[in-house]
Amino acid sequence: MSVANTSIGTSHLTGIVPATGDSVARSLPDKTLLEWLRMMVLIREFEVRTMQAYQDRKIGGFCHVYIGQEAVAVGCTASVEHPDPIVTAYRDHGHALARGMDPKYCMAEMFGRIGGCAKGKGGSMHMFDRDNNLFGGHGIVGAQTPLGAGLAFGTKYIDEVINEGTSQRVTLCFLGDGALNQGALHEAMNLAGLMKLPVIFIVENNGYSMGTSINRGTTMADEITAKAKAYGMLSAQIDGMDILNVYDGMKAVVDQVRSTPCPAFVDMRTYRFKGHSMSDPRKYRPREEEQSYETDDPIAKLRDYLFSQKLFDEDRFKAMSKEIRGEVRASIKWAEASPPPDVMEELYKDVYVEEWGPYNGTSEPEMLTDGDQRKEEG
Ligand SMILES: Cc1ncc(C[n+]2csc(CCOP(=O)(O)OP(=O)(O)O)c2C)c(N)n1
Ligand SMILES: [Mg+2]
Repeated sequence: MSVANTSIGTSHLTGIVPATGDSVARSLPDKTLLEWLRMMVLIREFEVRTMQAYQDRKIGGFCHVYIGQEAVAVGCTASVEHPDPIVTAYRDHGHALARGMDPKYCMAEMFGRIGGCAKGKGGSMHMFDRDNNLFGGHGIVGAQTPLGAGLAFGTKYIDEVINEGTSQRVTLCFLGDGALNQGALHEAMNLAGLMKLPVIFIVENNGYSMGTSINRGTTMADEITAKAKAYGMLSAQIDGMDILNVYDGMKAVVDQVRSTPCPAFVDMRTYRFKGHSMSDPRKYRPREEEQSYETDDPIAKLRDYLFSQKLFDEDRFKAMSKEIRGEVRASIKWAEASPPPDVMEELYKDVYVEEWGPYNGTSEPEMLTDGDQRKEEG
């Protein structure tokens, strides 16, 4: 397989402590590695059930599953602290679960039910969880990248200016390789570089955007970290199919970004095993390529490592998988039992315009037709 191992310490990378031969991940407590495995299996099972529910027309709209990329969300999330903000694109179920969202809220959101994390108003692409510092779930390619810079600006401002201390937080901003040529990303990276914002732009580089391979649509496709150099950023390329590598690579980057503070850019090499969305016939990539990546399954890799270290065995793995299947089934039951939102009740809630009152069908919204207010404003 062509995915490179973690490589930090390349010529365009300055300031980052180069990865040593010792793996930090391998020295973590057994319990932590087992939790990672459990979370990856949970995401996989959740996504398999999501696909079924979509085919059964229980889920509507766009839906993109994360199968194959589990090591990225789980390993990256493990490399930061819970108060560190996370923002991502539309392939977001894995990030939500890895960040601690209860699967039932995630499933109910996709079912369009009031029990969903966004009251069923957002759907698959809009997983939000304020308590777990997850700021979406965004459907517009690249739209989350200025938000990532903004979140980092926010935490830095609070820590340094309001609290007169030192910057504490690191923001993880995930994006797909398809977002690499969006103007918004380059504006965000420029500002992050100028303002030394503690944000890590993690490109989940699965080699394809909707139906186009990265080599067809992006310059320097084999070395996208070169783009970071233009913005004075640290960068790293990490093998995203192996969670131990993900954690080791990310931990070094996160530590550097937190202590400096400064922005960074990560080329996270990964692969999505399924189509772009539920309706993708995958005609743009050869089956042999898919099969070769499937033999590099991130879940099997960690499971086999744990087996080899005698930290886990086949029976316990089976028991864990069974328990997870039950948990995901319960999330579907819970989602089905949750009613859809009351449209009239919910339509004007959770929107910025709420405080101005509803739109009454005039050509201008109510607040702009209020004569008194206009007078006051002169
Ligand atoms: C601004 C914008 N243009 C086009 C689209 C349609 N679109 C949705 S997903 C996608 C491909 C994105 O690919 P990538 O960023 O690599 O993410 P992946 O699907 O591989 O996770 C496109 C073009 C969109 N949502 N937003
Ligand atoms: Mg992609």
